This record gives sequence, structure tokens and C-alpha cells, in this order.
Amino acid sequence: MIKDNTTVSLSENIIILGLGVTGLSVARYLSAKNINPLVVDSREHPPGESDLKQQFPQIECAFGVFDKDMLAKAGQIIISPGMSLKLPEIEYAQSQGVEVIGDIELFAREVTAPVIAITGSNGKSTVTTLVGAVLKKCGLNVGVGGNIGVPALELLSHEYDVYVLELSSFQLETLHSLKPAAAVVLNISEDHMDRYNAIEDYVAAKESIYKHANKLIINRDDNLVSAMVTDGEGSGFTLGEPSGNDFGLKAVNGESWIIRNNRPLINTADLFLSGLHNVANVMAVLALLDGFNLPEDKCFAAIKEFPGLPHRMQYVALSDDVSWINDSKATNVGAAQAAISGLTGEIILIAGGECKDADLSLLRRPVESHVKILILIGRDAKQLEAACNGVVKIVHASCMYDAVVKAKQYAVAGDSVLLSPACASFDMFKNYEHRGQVFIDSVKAVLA
Ligand code: UMA
Ligand code: ADP
Repeated sequence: MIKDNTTVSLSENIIILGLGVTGLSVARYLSAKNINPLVVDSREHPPGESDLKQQFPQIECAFGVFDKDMLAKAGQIIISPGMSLKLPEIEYAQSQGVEVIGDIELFAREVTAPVIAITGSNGKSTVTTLVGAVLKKCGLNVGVGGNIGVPALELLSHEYDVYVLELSSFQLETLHSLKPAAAVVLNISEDHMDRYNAIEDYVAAKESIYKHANKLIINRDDNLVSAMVTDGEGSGFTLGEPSGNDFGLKAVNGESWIIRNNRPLINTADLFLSGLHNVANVMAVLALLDGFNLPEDKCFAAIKEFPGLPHRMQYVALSDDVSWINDSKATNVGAAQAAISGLTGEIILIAGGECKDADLSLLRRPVESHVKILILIGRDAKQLEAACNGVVKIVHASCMYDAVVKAKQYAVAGDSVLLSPACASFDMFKNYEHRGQVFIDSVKAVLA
């Protein structure tokens, strides 16, 4: 049931700021409530332009520049996650008393079914998808969306039993009233430092997911996450032996099991997902779903059979005993660290791109321990070279195909060639999926 406009505190004079997939979903949501917003975007021709004009010809637009005074006269601004709240025009509007919120805040004001909320620097999409898959296997009607791709407001056009939302730090910054049934910050490592003044601001945005959560799921191995709660608060998970009601790992007859209260639940060898970081992700899923009284057999079966998502530690080929692995979604240092440390044998690493002002020196130690050749691509290759100088042989490549050709020259039986760039892809590719696909195509061509 769609609530009335006063119940969800909507102004009649709304500006939608940004016309990407989020802006378009907000326009659709407001139109269904008979509100015609003004859509503003700094780009002359934003991506949703033709869809908006076709589907909502009555909605007015102002593209190309932000008019500070116009924004300050709005009743409300619904800002897209790609736009920073620190823009001077936005700060001015807020100083004039304009409420600035995001699409997830609108979702929160409307939703009545339980919401599971997931954030973290890495693993969000994997955990969000797996939580959705488990609930579906257990017979629930589940809506999955948010930062993972389907804008949250689009999910409201169906009546779901439960919603699973992946939330980015950008979306959390403009969200105030979501009351998740269960929420998790999977982990924290530096990301998006081109948008934050300090890591503390990024951590604060992530931490806000717990503010009104009914159940707080805590990664006990992550100091920044553990510091978000007082001792003993929340339910937790750890890759060590767990205490209390937490999930953790224990050797049972020489095999590593996920346990809780000393009861073995899942043999990690039975997981299709690979890598210790994915064992942590599975435990987060179990903890998030703990209060939903799901049938254990179906829940465990869905977890064991989950194949993982493309572009995350995805096996592309095994040729002459060399494994070729696509981890293009490693768009930050933390994800690349997990990938490098989780593999056995020697690694030929392809990395580089836009480093988003990250502290690349954190890669130095894992590269020194596990990588025999570092092949660099992309805009910030020189910064990566400086970070890893002296601990590994470094080779530069002009494009992905060249990187793959060079990797083949150096690879011997037992090695892994790993694309785990630690950087965003936009300097060379449309997005991380495009980068991963170019890697896959290059590997196929070079091995043919
Ligand atoms: N932009 C302008 N001018 C404007 C408005 C936007 O230049 O007036 C630019 C932004 O700076 C940004 C781009 O347009 O570079 C897209 O921004 P947007 O807010 O319009 O993005 P959407 O298309 O609405 O997609 C957003 C999320 N994008 C961002 O947060 C940047 C998508 O996450 C998300 O899937 C979608 O909403 C649905 O919820 C993408 C992402 O990269 C996958 N997220 C980051 C991440 O995962 O690291 C946070
Ligand atoms: P996100 O949605 O947060 O970007 P994904 O599930 O898409 O997370 O995975 C992104 C990258 O992070 C991939 O390279 C993946 O291998 C890696 N990754 C996944 N889970 C974790 C984790 N728990 N810790 C560290 N890295 C992880």
C-alpha cells in the first residue's frame, strides 16, 4: 500500500538533484504520488534524459549548471548518491533550511516490511545477493536492491515479504530513519577518499547503518567495526573461535567448520565460494538471517550452492596448470589485499587504474609476500609503482591485452594470473564489468 504524501513528509516543491538511475527512480516514485518535481543535473545531457522525457513529459528539467538560488528555494532536495553534500550549492540550500535527503530515506519512510541492510567496504554485493538467494530458497518473496543496481524505490512497486538493501556510504549519508530488522558493516578499509576529507567521515557514514537497527551484526575481526559497539553488544562473527552466541570457525576432524555455540553448521570445504573473505561473508549472512526462523537445511543448501558473482575471484581458465582469475570488482586496496592473500602459489598480478587517492602502501606487504610479477595498467600506474618499488619485479602494459600477453610470458605451472586492480576502472573502461570482460576476452584470445 502506498502511503499518502503527508505521512511520508513530502513537500510539493521538490528538486531531484542528479538524473542517473536513482534520479529516474525518484521521478517515477513522485509521479505515482502526483508530485511533479524539478529535475536538476550538472551535465548538459544526463544519462536518464531520454527516459525521463519519454515517460514523464510533464516533469521540468534544468540541465547544465546548478542554480544556487533555485536550489535554496526548494521545499526538499532529493540528492543522488553520486553528488556530494559538500557542494557549496547544497551547503547553501541546507543553511537556508532546505531538507536534503536521498532515495533510501524516501524508501525508509514508505516501507512497512522488514529490511535487511548491508554495508561495508567489500563484500556488500556478495552478501546482499546471498541473503536474497537464501530467503528465496526458503520460500519468501524478497526484493533485493540499493547500491547493487536496482534503485530501492523501484522495489516498492511490488509487495515483498522482506527487502534486502546494499547501502553505500554515499546513500547512508542522506539516510536518517531506516529501522533495519538486521544490519551489518561487513568491514572497513579505505575507499572513496576522493570524496571524504578523512577516513573518520567515511567510517561515520558506514556506522550510521546501526543507528536504528533492531539487530546489529558485528565483524569481531575488524577493529573499526568492533569499535562501533560497546563490548558484548550485537551478534558477531569471526574467522577465529567464537565466543557467546557468535559465529566462528573451528577445526573438526581436521576440517574447518563454521560453528556456533560449539555446534558445527557448515563445512567450509562444501562451499562453492572460495577464499577466507567469503567464509566471513557467509557467516555475516547466517548472522543477518538468524532471527528469521528459516529452515536450516534449505538455508545451508542455498549457501553451499551459491556460485558467487561474476568479476569477484571468478575463474576464467586453467591452462598449462596456470589459473587465470578475474577479480575486476576489486576497486579498492582492501579487496585486492584479500584476493592476493587468499591465493596459494605464486601470483602474477595485473593492477592499476584510478586509485581514488587511496593509501597504496598498504599493498606493499601482500605484494612482497605473494606476487612475483606486478603488471601495471592505467592512469595511476606510477603511484602503484612507487608503492611497491623494490619488493617485486614491475612491468608496465599499454592496455589489458598487452598485460595478458606479458602475464603469459612470465607464467609457469602452479602460478595464478590475477586481475585485482585495487583501483577504479573509469580511466580505461566503462566500468568494472567492462574491464573484467576485456580481461576475459584477452585471456581467451591469448590462450587460443
Ligand atoms: N553526476 C554529475 N552531475 C549530477 C549528478 C551526477 O556529474 O548532477 C555524476 C556523479 O558525480 C557520478 C555519476 O554522475 O559520477 C553517477 O551518479 P548518480 O548519483 O547519478 O548515480 P546513479 O546512476 O543514480 O547510481 C547510483 C549509484 N552510483 C553512485 O553512487 C555513484 C550506483 O552505485 C547504484 O547502483 C545506483 O545508484 C542504484 O542505487 C554504483 C557505484 O559505483 C554501482 N556505487 C559506489 C560503489 O559501489 O563504490 C558507491
Ligand atoms: P562490494 O559490493 O562491497 O564492492 P563485492 O561482493 O562486489 O563487494 O566484492 C568486491 C570485491 O571485494 C571483490 O574483489 C571481492 O573478491 C572482494 N571481497 C568480497 N568480500 C570481501 C571481504 N569480506 N573482504 C575483503 N574483500 C572482499
